[in-house]
Formats: sequence, C-alpha cells, structure tokens
Amino acid sequence: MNIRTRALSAAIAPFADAALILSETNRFYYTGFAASDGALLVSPALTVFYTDSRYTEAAENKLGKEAVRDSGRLYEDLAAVFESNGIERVAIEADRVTLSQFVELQKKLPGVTLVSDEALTKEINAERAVKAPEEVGAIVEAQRIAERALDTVLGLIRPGMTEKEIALKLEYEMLSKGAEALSFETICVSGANSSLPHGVPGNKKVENGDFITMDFGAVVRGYHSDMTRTVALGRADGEMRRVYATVLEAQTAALAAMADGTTCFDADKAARDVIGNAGYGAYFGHGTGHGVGVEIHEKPNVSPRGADTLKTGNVVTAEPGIYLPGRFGVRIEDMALITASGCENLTKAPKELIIL
Ligand SMILES: [Mn+2]
Repeated sequence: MNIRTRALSAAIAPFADAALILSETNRFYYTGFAASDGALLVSPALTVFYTDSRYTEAAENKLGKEAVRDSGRLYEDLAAVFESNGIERVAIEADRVTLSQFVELQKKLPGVTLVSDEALTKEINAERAVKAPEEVGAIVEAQRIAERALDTVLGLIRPGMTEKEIALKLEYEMLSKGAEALSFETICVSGANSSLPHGVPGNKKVENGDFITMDFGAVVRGYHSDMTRTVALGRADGEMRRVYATVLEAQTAALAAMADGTTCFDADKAARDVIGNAGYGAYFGHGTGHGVGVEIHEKPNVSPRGADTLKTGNVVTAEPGIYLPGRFGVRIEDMALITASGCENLTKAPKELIIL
C-alpha cells in the first residue's frame, strides 16, 4: 500500500469497504504502473493489483510480489478476498465502468453490493486534483519541453507552410526533446480557421496577415502539459492587436484571481468580464480553464458552470479566447499551480504579441 491507496481506503470508509478500480488512468494514478489490462482493489486491509502475464514481472518489480495477482482468475479471486476480509460494499467508478463491465460484475460477484453512485468518482477526482510535488515536477518538465519546441518552431514558420506542417514540426520537436507522448493532437489553425477554437490543422497555407494559433502539450512520466500561443505572421492590423490585447488582459486577470479559496466561477468571471467589457463577450464560448494531470482535462473545471473551489496544489489552465467567425481568433493559455496566496505560473513562454 502506498500513500495514495492509503488515503483512498480511508476516504471511502463512509460508503464502501473497498474500491475496485478498473480504468487505466486511475489504476496508473494509484499505482504509478501503466498497463492496458488490470484491476486494482483498494481496501484498508489489503491492496491487490490484478494484471495479465504481459505485465506480471514489471508489476511485481514496481509494486511488490505480494500485491500482484493474475487477472485470469479475477472474479474467483475477488470473491475469495471479499469473503475472507468481510468486504460487502464495493465502490466502482461510475464515470468509467462500461455498462457491460457493470453487468458482468453484478453477475460474477453476487455476494457484494456494488456502490455505483458518484461517491468514488468524486473522491478520486478530488484526490487527483491536488498535486504532490513530484507530480508538479513532471508537469513542469513536460511544459519546458513544449516551450522549447515552440521556440524552435517559431524560427521555422514561413508564409506558404501549411497548418499541418507546423503542427507536425511541433510534435516532432516535442518528441525529440524528450516527450514520451503528446498530450493531445496538436492544434494549429491560421487566418479565418483560427476562429475555430479546436479546429483541425489542414492544408491551408499560412499567409502574411494571419494569426496562427497553436495549442499543444507533451507528456512526461504520465503527466501532461497544455499551452496555447497565438502569433501573427508578417503583420497584424488594428483589430487583431485590440483582440490580442483583450485576450491577454483577460488571461492575466484570470491568473490574478486564482488562489486557494477562489471559486472556479469567480476565476472564470475575472477573464469573462474583461472580454465582455471590451464588447467581445459573445465570442468567448468556452470555459476559462481546466485541471491538468494524468489526463489533459481533469478537475477542477474553471468555467461559469464549475462548482469547485480552487485549492492549493491544483494545476489548472487559464485560456480565454476571442473567436470572430470567418475572420480570426486568439487564445492564450498558461498552466498555473494554485498556492495559498495566489498562483505560480508554470508557463514561461512570452505572451506579448509576436509578429514573425
Ligand atoms: Mn487547455
């Protein structure tokens, strides 16, 4: 048992005797061991990691021989463990277990009550949202790789290159500089396409007078980074500069509002008010930010609908944008570590308008 499984087994006590974690992401979070197959049983008395022969040796090295069992006899073994440890209520991940898994669990484990409400999901999300120093370290390392990749690619962009080429160069640079994977499919949109917040890079060539928005990230030790920069190619007209300055002011306001105890609603509002007051409120449709960690999008959700309150140890993005349909868009995104007195910006790349 490690510090995370110990915390989880204590937290579930009011509603369950054990948690059965089936999702790959949460299994990784609680064990530090990445495997496409497996199940993790967490209870105060014991922690068992079930996996198949492809992973057995590596799992035993990581978690100890006594904690690893063969998933070939998962249900028989679970039933025996439940029986001998007096486990009657077993919590499962309501947001991740598939309907067929659920039906199978009910059929194969008739002796226990499956706790399938949101209780376990809420607890896991809350624990994952507060990062330990080594998690922040991995995120920062991933972020530095992304920044160095951007630095290189900004020197390569020329009129006539396609969005796809720029996206591929960012991905190549992140992977060459030590990313173990990409956080998500790189977004590179330009000109009128930049009004699509999550547009797919295509064969459009970048031209002088275009904004180019790049949204990308790297993965290090299972942890993701996320950043967005918008740069102009050749020139930027008055309205482009006005929109850029407004987004930067909104992003700065969101970061200034972020601190332990700030509601996600208020952090979002800080950015939204700046954009609304500048007359662009109708053109900022998405939330201001989201948590980042073993997944690219996790809790807390910094949006008008976000019910959470920011807590010391959260790592969240601040990424307001303005998107003028058919014309252009701007988004600027940093990641910040929430602290007691404010936040520490984990992103070091400059944010003043760059004209290439
Ligand atoms: Mn993001």
